[in-house]
Amino acid sequence: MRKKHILLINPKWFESEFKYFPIGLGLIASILCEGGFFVEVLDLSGMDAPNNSITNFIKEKRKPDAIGISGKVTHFHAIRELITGIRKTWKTVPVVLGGSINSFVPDELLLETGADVFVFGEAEDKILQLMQYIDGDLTKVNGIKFRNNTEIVKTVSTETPPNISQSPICAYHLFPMEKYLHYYKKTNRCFDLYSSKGCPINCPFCFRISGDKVRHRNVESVVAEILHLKSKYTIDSFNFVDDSFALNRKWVVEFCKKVTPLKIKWRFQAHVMNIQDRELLSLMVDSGLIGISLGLESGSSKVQKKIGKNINLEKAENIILYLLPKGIKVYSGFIIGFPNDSWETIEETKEFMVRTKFNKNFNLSFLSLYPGTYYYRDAFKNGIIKNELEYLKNLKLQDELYVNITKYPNDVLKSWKEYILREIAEANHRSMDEYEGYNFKKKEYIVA
Ligand code: B12
Ligand code: SF4
Repeated sequence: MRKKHILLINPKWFESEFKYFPIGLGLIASILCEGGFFVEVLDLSGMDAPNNSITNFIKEKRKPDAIGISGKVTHFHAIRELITGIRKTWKTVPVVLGGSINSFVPDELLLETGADVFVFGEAEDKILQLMQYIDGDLTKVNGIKFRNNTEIVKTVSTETPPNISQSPICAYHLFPMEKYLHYYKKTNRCFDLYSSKGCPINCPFCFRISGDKVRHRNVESVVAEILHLKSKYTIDSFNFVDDSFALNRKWVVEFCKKVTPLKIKWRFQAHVMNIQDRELLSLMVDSGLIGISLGLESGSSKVQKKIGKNINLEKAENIILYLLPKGIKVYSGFIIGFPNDSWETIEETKEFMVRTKFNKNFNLSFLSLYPGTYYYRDAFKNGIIKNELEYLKNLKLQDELYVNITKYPNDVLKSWKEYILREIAEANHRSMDEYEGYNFKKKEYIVA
């Protein structure tokens, strides 16, 4: 029997000298391959090819049975352009849209993308069934919406998140792997990985695509993936993009024991209150840990209280100052524009950043409001977001000030950003030029 042919596409979504491996798409590709499908991948971001060049890429190709596209909420235009291009060659091929772009957005926006099927949240447990029914009765597939002429039909929601403990390793052989490599100290080849999903905290600005239940892959499968990347692509440095890596002590201890003999370097993202255990940190350092990325958001305890992220700034400062002399790089994102931000909270944040020796290892962005978050809903209620479709279509990256929920005008928020950057530059004897628009141009690798 002929294998069903699926083409997976990652749109080009921003200009950056760095390319990021699309983990979600790599996983979907792997599940489909294992499920007996013939899978091809076109990563336009990885190849740095514009979305409207899709017609050139596909004109010589055999028409697939379905196309899968991945996107975040900021990718509306990229996806619409991509699908318009696809339709010039293949008018009727079913297009499936997956990723965080679909969640909590109005049906009109989904229809305007031009896609036919929309998969909500995680797709490990849906993708095989969906592609089996792609040209049949889609009501049989839970957790999706699909286009029925000019309307959208929603199927039954999936109650339990997928069990990821046995998830396969990504189908790396289908991707242009050399494009995604980042370098640590020019010699170590770095790559992204995930080991868990979900986060139990519910910050008012964060959209948790994987929900609040934390699930781990088993240590063996993560180590197997590391070994695969190491032997096939000589990758020796790994960056975990999990929402909060260090939540499960037992898991981390087992992981450290298994990777110590591999002589790899690794980093992770975590909530700062989950990295307070110094004994565990020592074990991590001995097993190759070189960096930790924290979402500290603000150095003001008033703001911390308001956002309910449960960060104790004193403990955060102590642990950062404990890690730095051990050679562990600490990264963090800081945000300007929380509802109770003021000159006073900005000053506190700047002071905190100076005391904890932030230099170029931080992102300083403006608060963004994404669908599915408390602040987004609140901005509607208060009339700050008036036209949802317009708002979503024109969403900007966090470097730009797009929406403001403080009581101060935009100019003041922009001046706060400049003030912090200037003070950090001065504290580190650097020129301001080194900081301008640096979020995605850093020489050294860092995740959001
Ligand atoms: C690593 C990461 C990045 C990396 C990029 C990685 C990449 N190649 O995509 C970088 C640092 C570049 C990045 C940038 C941004 N990011 Co980001 N990022 C993440 C992070 C931490 C992990 C993503 C990941 O790899 N997860 C693991 C994989 C397995 O999951 P996944 O990608 O979600 O894939 C699953 C599903 O989405 C779905 N799926 C995905 N693709 C497809 C395709 C098909 C066809 C189907 C059916 C299903 C499907 O199935 C997969 C398996 O379950 C998430 C937080 C999180 N926990 O998800 C935020 C997150 C995705 N990012 C987010 C945001 C907002 C951004 C930025 C817009 C921030 C900014 N700077 O302004 C930018 C986007 C840049 C742009 N130009 O638009 C938001 C998305 C919000 C939303 N509603 O879309 C998240 C959820 C963070 C948050 N909580 O707010 N990000
Ligand atoms: S910002 Fe971090 S801690 Fe807060 S809900 Fe999102 S992933 Fe969890």
